[in-house]
Amino acid sequence: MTTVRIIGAPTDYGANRRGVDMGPSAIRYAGLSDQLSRAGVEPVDGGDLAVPRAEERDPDHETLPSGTAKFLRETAEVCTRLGDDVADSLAAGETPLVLGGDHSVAIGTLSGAAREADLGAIWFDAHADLNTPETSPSGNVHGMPLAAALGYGPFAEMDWAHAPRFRAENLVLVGLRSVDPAERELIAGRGISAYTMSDIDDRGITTVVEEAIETATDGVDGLHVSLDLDWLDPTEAPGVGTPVRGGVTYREAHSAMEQVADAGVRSMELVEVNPTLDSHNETAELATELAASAFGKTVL
Ligand code: 6HN
Ligand code: MN
Ligand code: MN
Ligand code: MN
Repeated sequence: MTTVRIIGAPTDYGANRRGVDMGPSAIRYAGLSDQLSRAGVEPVDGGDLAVPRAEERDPDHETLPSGTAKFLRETAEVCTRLGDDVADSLAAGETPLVLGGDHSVAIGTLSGAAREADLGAIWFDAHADLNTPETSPSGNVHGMPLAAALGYGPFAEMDWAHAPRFRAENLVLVGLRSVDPAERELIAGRGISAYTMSDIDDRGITTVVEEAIETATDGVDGLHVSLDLDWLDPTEAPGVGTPVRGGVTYREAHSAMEQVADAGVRSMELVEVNPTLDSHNETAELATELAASAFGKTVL
């Protein structure tokens, strides 16, 4: 039986709103372990990483050649430990499931997951998360994890941020509807595969995800699934800090996760659940249900 190791990463350094640090707690409370058991995997809860409170830190101390990346030193510190935990879990033959926290935790997950194996990734998100400190409109690192993992801009000088065996060719963005100008340039310039909501409207979720899996897994050892809950429409997932209207439906999301289950998930993360913005923990519940689908839960 597959062992899924739950690793909580309760950060909010990367987002501009407090509350996303309560994500791991809310997702557990919503019944994650039970859902995973029903999916036929064995959940092991490794607890939460220790994350110092943002109030005790200065957001702007990080000196960069140019641009802003708030709480970058704290993010580096947490992501370094997270990367080690993810790598250890994989080395033990487990499947790590990281609970955010804001999406900056993906810098740690990717660096750990792409240490001993060539990694492909599907990024289910309204956003492209490809900003660098120079191009970011907000200075929030949750909009930068992919640029960090791929070593773009000033991240080229930061070894902690790199995912060593992860290439742009094996990255696929699915569900885009809020992309900044510099991100658009990177997607075109670096040959990153990307599907917008219009692509899903035109071609259907099944075809899009089928193609995404093919591209992400081409020539690699394993697939990472990054699920930002703002991928879904805010009517389904209100508890997120950067909602964008026009996202995928409940059923489309499950269908996509069922497809990745068939492809096989090597590592996964559930990020951006913000219980202070949620309605009766429904976004956290949704996260647990989607994780179960991604790990193979079926009806019959
Ligand atoms: N997320 N593109 C915007 C920024 O500030 O860079 C929004 C990023 C949102 C990131 O939801 O993980
Ligand atoms: Mn994101
Ligand atoms: Mn997002
Ligand atoms: Mn380097």
